[in-house]
Amino acid sequence: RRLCASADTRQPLAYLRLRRAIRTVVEHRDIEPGQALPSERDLSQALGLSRVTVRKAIAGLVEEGLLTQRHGAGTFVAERIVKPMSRLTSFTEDLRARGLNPRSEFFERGIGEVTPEEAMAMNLSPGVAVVRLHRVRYAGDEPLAIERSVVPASVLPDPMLVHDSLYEALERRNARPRRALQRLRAVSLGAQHARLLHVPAGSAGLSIERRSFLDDGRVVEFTSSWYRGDIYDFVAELHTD
Ligand code: 16G
Repeated sequence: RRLCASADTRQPLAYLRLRRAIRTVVEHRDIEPGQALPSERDLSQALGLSRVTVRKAIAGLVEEGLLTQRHGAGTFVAERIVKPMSRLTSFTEDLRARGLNPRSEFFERGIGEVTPEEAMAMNLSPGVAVVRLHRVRYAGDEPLAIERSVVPASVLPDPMLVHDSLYEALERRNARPRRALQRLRAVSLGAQHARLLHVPAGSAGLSIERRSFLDDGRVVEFTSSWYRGDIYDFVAELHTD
């Protein structure tokens, strides 16, 4: 019903409108992860759109990772979280886009002196002040990742400015990162990390390091993350040149 209400078929680029409408339906959890979407034929009949338009809208969302297709079985709302690597987004934004409820539990949210290793990685002078966040990231009650972030205090003077989302706090200070370098490595999760992530010790994980920069080249964050390998897919679009 929500699809019919929001997919105004007289608009040009109907496939873009339908794509947005399906995204809204998923965000509102009208169709839950793992559940099937109506068939292409039913959608095109109910909405008065051509099959080509419906197919194009769905293909875009499959590429984004919001939907998955199983041959012969149809189209489903994705259960794994598929994260495109080409866009610099935050945990909070990624989860909200999937209709999930992002949440953090902090172990540490304080200010201290930069360590020599951090100073090197972040191009900071020895001894300057940095904000440190150490937290478990959840979707509702489900832990998905552990993150340790270091942010120069010159960018974020008070750790309590971060309520839940680091990027929202940076945005409020006009210091939203514009570019990042990210490194992924496969790991087997040690006992402590595994316990926090509610998976058996030794489960597969992704260790990810992100260094993000402002337009002027200053480093805004140095974050080490451990993401659950049983839930996350990271995808990148590749081009020849
Ligand atoms: C993501 C980033 C992390 C960043 C965080 C901000 C990866 C692998 N890591 O988890 O570097 O600090 O988002 O999210 O994507 P927040 O604004 O919700 O705190």
